[in-house]
Amino acid sequence: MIMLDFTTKMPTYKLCYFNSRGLAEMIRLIFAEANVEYEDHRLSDWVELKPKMPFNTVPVLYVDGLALGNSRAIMRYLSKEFGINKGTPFELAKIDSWFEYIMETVTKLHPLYSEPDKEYKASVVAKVEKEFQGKLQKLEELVNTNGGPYVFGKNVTSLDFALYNSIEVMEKIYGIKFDMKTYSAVNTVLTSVASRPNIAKWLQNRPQTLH
Ligand SMILES: N[C@@H](CCC(=O)N[C@@H](CS)C(=O)NCC(=O)O)C(=O)O
Repeated sequence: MIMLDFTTKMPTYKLCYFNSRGLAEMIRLIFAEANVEYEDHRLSDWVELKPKMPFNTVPVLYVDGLALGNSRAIMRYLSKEFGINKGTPFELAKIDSWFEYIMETVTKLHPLYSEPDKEYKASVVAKVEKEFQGKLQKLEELVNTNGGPYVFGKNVTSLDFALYNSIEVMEKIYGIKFDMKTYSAVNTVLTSVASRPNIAKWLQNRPQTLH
């Protein structure tokens, strides 16, 4: 008798990044939310590994051994794969367009990580702070239009995790302080994300790192 196996096997996931939050943490939030097992590989041998990475940068996600580079592509892939973002192609593109809108500002901070010129660093941080305040205002309007508690209404999407992580990075790593009383609807998004059971568990148990 032929035995048919209809079970679908979950791929193995390995996320490579430094021992920091940086560009990997929003991806780790997606894994936490979906409660999917993965190897959270924190590199110690970067010089040797750099040439082996698809774009010589991290994060890189290995899916059954196949490498996927670029944090935003990884976010899109996992959100689709884990069913976190649901909707028509247009609705998914809308989530994506807001994701890009946030990330294009936040990523201006990443090169500052190894920037020795303090004055230049402070000028970029100030520029990002001003730019993101404008974006928070637009996000505030969007959350209010959609009725909350998440950016796109009652269902959480990858944008909520990216937003949570971006504000945390700007505040905790770069010392930017946003007056969240002014953006109370966005603040509701942040508290709603942090209190999701799987996220709360990750936030409590994740490795404590300097950045
Ligand atoms: N667009 C890429 C940027 C990746 C990137 O710049 N990663 C930095 C860490 S945040 C890196 O790999 N730096 C080490 C290096 O370039 O040698 C992404 O979003 O993944």
